[in-house]
Amino acid sequence: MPYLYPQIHEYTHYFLDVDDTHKLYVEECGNPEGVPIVFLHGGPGAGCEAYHRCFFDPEAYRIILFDQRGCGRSTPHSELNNNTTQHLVGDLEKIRQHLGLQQWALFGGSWGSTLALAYAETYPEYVSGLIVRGIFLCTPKELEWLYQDGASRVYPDYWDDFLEPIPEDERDDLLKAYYQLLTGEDEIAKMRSAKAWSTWEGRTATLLPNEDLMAHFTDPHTALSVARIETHYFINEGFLEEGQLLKNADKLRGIPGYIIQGRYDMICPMEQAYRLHQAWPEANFAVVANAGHAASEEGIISALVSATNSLLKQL
Ligand code: STX
Repeated sequence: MPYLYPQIHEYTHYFLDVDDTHKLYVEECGNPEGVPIVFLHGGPGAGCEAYHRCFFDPEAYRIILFDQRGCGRSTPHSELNNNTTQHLVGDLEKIRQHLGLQQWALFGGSWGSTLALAYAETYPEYVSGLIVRGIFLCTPKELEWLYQDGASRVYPDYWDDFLEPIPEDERDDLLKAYYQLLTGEDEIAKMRSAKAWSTWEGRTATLLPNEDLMAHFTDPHTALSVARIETHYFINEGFLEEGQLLKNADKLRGIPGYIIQGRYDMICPMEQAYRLHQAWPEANFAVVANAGHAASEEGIISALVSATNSLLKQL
């Protein structure tokens, strides 16, 4: 059973000016002469973590990680201006061109899968391979499930804590109510709601409770960017047309692909992964029988590392 590769350090990192407002933190790890692969983190707004480097054989891959607009080490922190899916797809192109690559592989889970699909369907010619996990298509149905009525029934106790910052008469549209607090003037209410938002997401991410994950996501820096950037994207339905990512899945046809999904994913229920595989039947589809959503769960790690190793043989 494959495990994560050992922890490594980046061999270079830098900041890329992508417009007048935003600077992105980019790092490269592994083998500078290796097969290029870019890691797309979740949220949006969650940023990269050290273990994200470890899904890839460092002797074989040139591993590119970056913090998307407004999060992690990118600046300005939590900035919502000029921050849309189209901007992030454009940033990937800026990074690819900066690196002088003809093609690269994409690896993304959750929101990272959304972004990977949006990029690959726009620029399939630049994509040598695609590994996506915990499939999130950012549709109104998925957002309703996670933030209004759905996962609430699996976790009624955690749900009460999620409701807590929102006045009772605003609970018919929680996404909007959270967005207002997170973009309002009251700094205390902003941080309190950011923590409640990311606590809900962290608690629902794993099959079994995970203290390390909770500590990371409720840290004020991460909580604020996750909550502000997610609500901004989600009130805009990911800046996508409804059904766009499935409708354009024919663009993925020639790309070596891997879809990995935890059976008990409560953040991104398996339905979307199943639909994606129907629309892109050439992709390998692995359902992990004993996992939820997070990339850090044992069975998911194993499936992801198998996928990065298999992809090497296909390229
Ligand atoms: N957010 C989807 C997403 O990308 C709705 C995501 N969900 N949980 C996570 O990411 C963490 C496991 C990183 C908290």
